[in-house]
Amino acid sequence: MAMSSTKRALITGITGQDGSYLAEFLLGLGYEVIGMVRRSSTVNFERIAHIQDELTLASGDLLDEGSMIGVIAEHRPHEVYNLAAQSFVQTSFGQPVLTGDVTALGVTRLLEAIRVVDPDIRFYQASSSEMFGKVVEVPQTELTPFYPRSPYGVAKLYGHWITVNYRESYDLFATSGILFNHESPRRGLEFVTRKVSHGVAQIKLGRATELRLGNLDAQRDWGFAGDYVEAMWKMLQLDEPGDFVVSTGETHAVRELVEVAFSRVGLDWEQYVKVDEKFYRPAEVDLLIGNPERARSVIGWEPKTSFTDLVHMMVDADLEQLSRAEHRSR
Ligand code: NAP
Ligand code: F7E
Repeated sequence: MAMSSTKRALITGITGQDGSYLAEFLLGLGYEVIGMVRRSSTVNFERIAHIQDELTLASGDLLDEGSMIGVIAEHRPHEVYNLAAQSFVQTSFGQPVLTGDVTALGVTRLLEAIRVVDPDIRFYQASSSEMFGKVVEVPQTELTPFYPRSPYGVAKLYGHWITVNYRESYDLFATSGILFNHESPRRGLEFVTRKVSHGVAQIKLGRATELRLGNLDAQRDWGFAGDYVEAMWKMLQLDEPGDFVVSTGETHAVRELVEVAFSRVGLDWEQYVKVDEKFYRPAEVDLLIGNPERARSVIGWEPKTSFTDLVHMMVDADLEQLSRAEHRSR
């Protein structure tokens, strides 16, 4: 394959929320973007449909190291962003072994593929605030000790440490972005923010009468995914790899999220929200709040979207999407 001087990035997890925003962002910078996609019985390219013509899609799976060696050897990216994972905490309790295989060991397989094919590649690992779990310090920084509370959190911790280990053992440019929760209208429907924004829109349009949720007391540091992908790219443009917390520095309870979302459409949440223990977790992460100071000072990154604007954006998008679908079906 003939190589041009254009910068090339490989994104695993391109069909996911962050993959789609990162691909848009890198295309905007003039990158050639290769997206690794796994085989499925139906096509699930909704999030990248609008940019699909500008992308190169390559078949591979984090469970299959050979497939990633093949993708990297064929496309020779300068940067690899590992966004693929089994990313839903609740599912990780029911499928702990799969979660470990994909979300933990998958990172080693990808790092090995890079080490074997081209150790000059710059690598980004999508680490998570879930690694802080039952927090031992408030707010959390790059130096806060970890205490994961789910198989997902444990798997991400492995992914984080193997990234650090490949940096130290083989001198790879391997960076770990410790991102706190980030959301958008493209968030999966199972995550609480989107479940709420979609539920509110359905209730407003008369298609549902209640919204069943779990723990309303949990607190999270929620930002906008569109802002956060820029931090990923900035980390890979530094002279040295490292670890960076990316967060807003604010925390809000699920109850507040619900209040803001329902009031956006003029409804009182207490009349519609029912607590259902089915959505409780065997071990909960009660409070997350990150200190983004190092990201601000070292990579020059700051969040641009407030919590209220984020929730409004998501409710408005779901209302619009559901109303459009209603019109089409008439
Ligand atoms: P997401 O929407 O769940 O996307 C996950 C992606 O991983 C999808 O493209 C999925 O492909 C792909 N994938 C799953 N298993 C795979 C496998 N075996 N091989 C190859 N690809 C596979 O997740 P997200 O919210 O965009 O998050 C991106 C990354 O950041 C994840 O690693 C997540 O754990 C991490 N993270 C997320 C947050 C957050 O708040 N969003 C915070 C911290 C860290 P399919 O479409 O085929 O399922
Ligand atoms: O839960 C509570 C739930 O599933 C947030 C992933 O992107 O961020 C995400 O993980 C909180 C929890 O996200 C419901 O108990 C209440 O305390 O939206 P979530 P998460 O578990 O924080 C991290 C940083 C990641 O890395 C992950 O990949 O909300 N909650 N009621 C509920 N959660 C859900 N899903 N559904 C409920 O009905």
